Amino acid sequence: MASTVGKAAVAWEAGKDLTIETIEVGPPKAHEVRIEIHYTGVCHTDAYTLSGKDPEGAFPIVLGHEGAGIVESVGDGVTSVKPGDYVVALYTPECKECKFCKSGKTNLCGKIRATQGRGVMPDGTSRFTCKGKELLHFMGTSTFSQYTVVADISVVAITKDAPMDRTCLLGCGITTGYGAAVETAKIEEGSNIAVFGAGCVGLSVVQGAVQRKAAKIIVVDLNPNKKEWADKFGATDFVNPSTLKNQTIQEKLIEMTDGGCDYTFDCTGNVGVMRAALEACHKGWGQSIVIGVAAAGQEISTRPFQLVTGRIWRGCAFGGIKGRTQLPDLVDDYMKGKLKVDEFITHRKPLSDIAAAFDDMKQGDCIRCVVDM
Ligand code: NAD
Ligand code: AHE
Ligand code: ZN
Repeated sequence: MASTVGKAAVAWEAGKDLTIETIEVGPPKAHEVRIEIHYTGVCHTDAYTLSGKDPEGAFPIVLGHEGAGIVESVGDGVTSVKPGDYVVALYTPECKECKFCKSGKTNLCGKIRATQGRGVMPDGTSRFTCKGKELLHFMGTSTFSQYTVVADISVVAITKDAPMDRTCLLGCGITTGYGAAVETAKIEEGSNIAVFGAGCVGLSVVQGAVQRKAAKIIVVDLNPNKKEWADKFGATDFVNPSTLKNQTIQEKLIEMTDGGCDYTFDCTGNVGVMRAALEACHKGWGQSIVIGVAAAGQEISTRPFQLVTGRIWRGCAFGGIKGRTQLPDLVDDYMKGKLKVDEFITHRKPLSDIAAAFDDMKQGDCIRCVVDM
């Protein structure tokens, strides 16, 4: 098999806009898959790594991790997908054989995490070249490229009936929030919950909480325009912490829920918010789930008494969802009208305008921008 050539948005250095380049994408080696990416979402984690604040961020790199496309070719030994399959790339792979996958306790797969974090394929090399320079891979997916190569454990085939400009969003934001609610927290009927941050992730938590028949679903956001979004997804209450007088947000939530929430979710990446979310939990059993990604050097703190008195502080990646096992069912739920996806798309851009998609994302009115590759 030969290299192929396509356009990609390349991040040459931290803090600089992506530029559109023609790149060469090498053929897939054993247990690798080359995908023609049709659509990709843009996630805050892409912006975080581009900013230079990600300790694992290295450049030059092809970012992007929320992509859907069609398998173009496969390397030796690939049996799980074939050319022509419609797929979603998985930044949380699932090998089904490592200690993590077999534990039944986590969706984090250990098989390729080390090389993924270094921006290379499992054999330690890159498949991307531009102007004679090697480019790094990102999160094992690099979906900001018309062609990408991923490990066969980092991709899942889904029904061809599902539109790829929607299913791409199941590659991160929606699955992350929804999974955090239904798979990680396993919210029970009648629970009181609070969601800090009403972006794609937070609204997806709300969607999961509605499905689980939570009683109070309180959205907390500094942006007053997010009340409308919270309502649209089925939240029961909205609190803007900046409007509170002589009361912290945790005090307000404890007051609203007769002693504290059963589950809270940080969907902001702000470590002060993470503390408030933990402290808004009910004594004895309340659980706070950290989803937001905080920048390098940031740390969380609280009085240990908060944990001694039974509150639980935990977190999850990709919502705790096992991509190869569970994502096809989420796509089916979307097709049956049981899972909202279209509602998250507020902006669309062609690949040539992807830098503007990063600007859009920073505006309060953008939930998700889908890029047409
Ligand atoms: P977003 O920016 O669209 O939404 C964040 C929301 O938080 C915004 O509405 C903003 O107004 C609100 N906010 C900011 N500061 C606040 C504060 N102090 N109090 C209350 N609200 C505040 O982001 P998103 O795409 O929904 O992603 C949310 C976070 O989740 C990001 O940090 C992202 O990197 C992370 N993330 C994590 C995973 C994972 O697997 N753990 C996956 C996807 C995204
Ligand atoms: N590289 C960062 C960590 C970033 C991070 O936590 N990523 C999440 C997914 S965010 C998707 O938008 C994740 O999957 N974490 C688990 C993992 O294994 O990376 C840092 O701070 O070092
Ligand atoms: Zn993401």
